[in-house]
Amino acid sequence: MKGLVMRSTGSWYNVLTENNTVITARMRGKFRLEGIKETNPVAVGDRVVVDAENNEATITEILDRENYMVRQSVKKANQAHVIAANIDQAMIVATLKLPRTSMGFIDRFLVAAESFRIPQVVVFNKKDLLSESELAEQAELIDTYKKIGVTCIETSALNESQQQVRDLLEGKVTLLSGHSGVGKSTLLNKISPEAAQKTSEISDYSEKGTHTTTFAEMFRLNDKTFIIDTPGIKEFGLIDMSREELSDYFPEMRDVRLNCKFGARCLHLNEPKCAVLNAVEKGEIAQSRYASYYSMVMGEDNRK
Ligand SMILES: Nc1nc2c(ncn2[C@@H]2O[C@H](COP(=O)(O)OP(=O)(O)O)[C@@H](O)[C@H]2O)c(=O)[nH]1
Ligand SMILES: [Mg+2]
Ligand SMILES: [Zn+2]
Repeated sequence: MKGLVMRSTGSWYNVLTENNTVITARMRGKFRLEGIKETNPVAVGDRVVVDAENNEATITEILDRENYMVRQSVKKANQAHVIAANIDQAMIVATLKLPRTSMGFIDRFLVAAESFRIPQVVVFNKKDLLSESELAEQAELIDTYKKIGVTCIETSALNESQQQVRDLLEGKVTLLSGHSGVGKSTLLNKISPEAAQKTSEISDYSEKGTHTTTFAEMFRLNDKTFIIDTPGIKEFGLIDMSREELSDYFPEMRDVRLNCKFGARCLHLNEPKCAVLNAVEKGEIAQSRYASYYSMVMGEDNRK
């Protein structure tokens, strides 16, 4: 029987089966997926085959993944912890105020998703708190992100119905992220009070620090629509990414960099005849995006 992994604790899994029931399963034997050094063999979002003949269900096979997102393993520096697999889009909720989400944080999330070829959505929440000039700042940011293919929504979770978000989620598996306090639960509550209730129980639990390894968890909004909540997971990993490779995952740099004098060796820091630096100077690449690139390539915030 086939199933979808909704929750994982590392030793047992909740699997949504074809019969539309959620069962608890364990793993039999050892699994190794090709090409990834990972600490957990089965992740939320994995499609698996379960053997549920007896009372004790077991996962006997993991089907090929379309994609996945990882973070650095807490225990082993060179290993990846797979946060979730088979993700249709990655959504980050951000706020310019109370709390302010840094552009660096948003950009690291976007780069991580881009590196795994996962489409990205930024929801700018708490619009109601912004002054005229802050609204203008936000509009400019949205313009920057839209130009590089990121879907943007500007909203107030308190005051608006969230039809736009609902439409974006429909029929997809969405990984949801964002700092604590930006309004994820409020937003989700407008869309599915039941799912919001469940996610808040989990994040309250993890924020108390009662368990240090945080796992993602998947919630079903309807038969085809799922949200993966990632409480406590702040850093999405850029595992095994070289400094030269980083600008590949900034869509506005990807084509421009082909014209750098030093070609693929250019890090776009201070090299002569660097096409990326030239584009920043001409305003074709946003300053804020270049600043994020710079701090990532210098490794300034890898350990945050
Ligand atoms: N002014 C304003 N407050 C909001 C908005 N969305 C959420 N909040 C408030 O921000 C706080 C944190 O929201 P919550 O949904 O718990 O954030 P989470 O930690 O991301 O789940 C709560 O007090 C919410 O009422 C919004 O659009 N505008
Ligand atoms: Mg919450
Ligand atoms: Zn360059």
